[in-house]
Amino acid sequence: MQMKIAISCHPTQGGSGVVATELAVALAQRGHQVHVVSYERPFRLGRHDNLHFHKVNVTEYPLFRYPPHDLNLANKLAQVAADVGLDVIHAHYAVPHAVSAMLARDMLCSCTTPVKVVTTVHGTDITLVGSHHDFYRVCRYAMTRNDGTTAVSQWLADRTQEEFDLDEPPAVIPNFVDCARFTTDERLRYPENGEPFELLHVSNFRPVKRVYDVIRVFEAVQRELPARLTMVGEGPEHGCAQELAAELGIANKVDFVGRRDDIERAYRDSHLFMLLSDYESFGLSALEALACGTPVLGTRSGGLVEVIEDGVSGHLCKVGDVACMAKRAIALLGDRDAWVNMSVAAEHRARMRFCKELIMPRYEAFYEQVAAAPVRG
Ligand code: GMT
Repeated sequence: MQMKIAISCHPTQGGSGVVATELAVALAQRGHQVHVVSYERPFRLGRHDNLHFHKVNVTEYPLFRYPPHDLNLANKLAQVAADVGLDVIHAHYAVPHAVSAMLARDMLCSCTTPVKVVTTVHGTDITLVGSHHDFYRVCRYAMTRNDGTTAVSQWLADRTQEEFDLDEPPAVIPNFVDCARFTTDERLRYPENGEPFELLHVSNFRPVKRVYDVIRVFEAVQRELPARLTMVGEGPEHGCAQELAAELGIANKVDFVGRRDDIERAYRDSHLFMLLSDYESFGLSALEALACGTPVLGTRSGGLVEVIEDGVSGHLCKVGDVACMAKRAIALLGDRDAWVNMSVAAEHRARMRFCKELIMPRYEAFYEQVAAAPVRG
């Protein structure tokens, strides 16, 4: 069934914005009419006849010390819904998108076929923002009064249910990867004749990412093997991570390259991807690395254990256990056969479980189920 779907998301370089944008493009390619609504065009949003972007204007007015973006968003969603007859508004990241979407739905409630609101929770919207007492009630309202909720991992579904005491947990629809873009084509081979091993980290450098552990693990690796580290992304702990690399005397082996649009190239050009976070609800960057045949060193925490099979497509250690991480990285990189096998298993894992063609039907089925359900009383 072809549907009319609005997608509302944070347009910046966060994982939730990437997932929402890729979903919008994929749905448009599958024949749905998709309307992306945000204050800025999301950076990965491509062009397609079925794909429309609606900019939310944030109203400046002398009385507004803090312009009410969330109301502007609700107003725009209601306008799009009325103009095109939306079936579903899909809000990514609970705060504020789910609440604005519900406001839009309720503004239009006199319609014979009301628009339904689906929320996808991504992680920090529940674990940090939504559970904070400044947002808790509004987030619980969104989780209990929308028309359907999905979570990007079982771990996050369980956390969401516990946190908000829901009658039933969100449906789990895992994140996905574009297996035509994130490929092993021209990927870096195992080093020969003393060539360096290339290690990689990609994130928004927030404290939850534990970027200092990334630097420390690399410091231990480069004592045993010729190696270089590339740090992709920007964020609050960027400067301190650079300082730590200098303090440890390895600044000349660590490249801080900021944002990269050709991120698939960065994954293919590395032998090991490191994501050593306190937790990840999913770890989209780890999945993208796997799809490019790059084994992942991660933490046994949150939803990463649902993405990486420990000892097969990557290695997992306890959060903060730098000694374990360094040991695993050195053992893997120092053994050609082990690395080649893990690289093959990494690509296999991504392709068999997480290609977008496998996940997209699950979103479509969820939309259809929600659209067909009676309006909540
Ligand atoms: O933490 C980030 O990198 C950004 C954040 C977001 O919502 O933009 O990422 C969360 O959502 C991603 C997409 O679903 C997940 O892959 C990340 O694991 C998750 N981050 C955390 O849970 C810390």
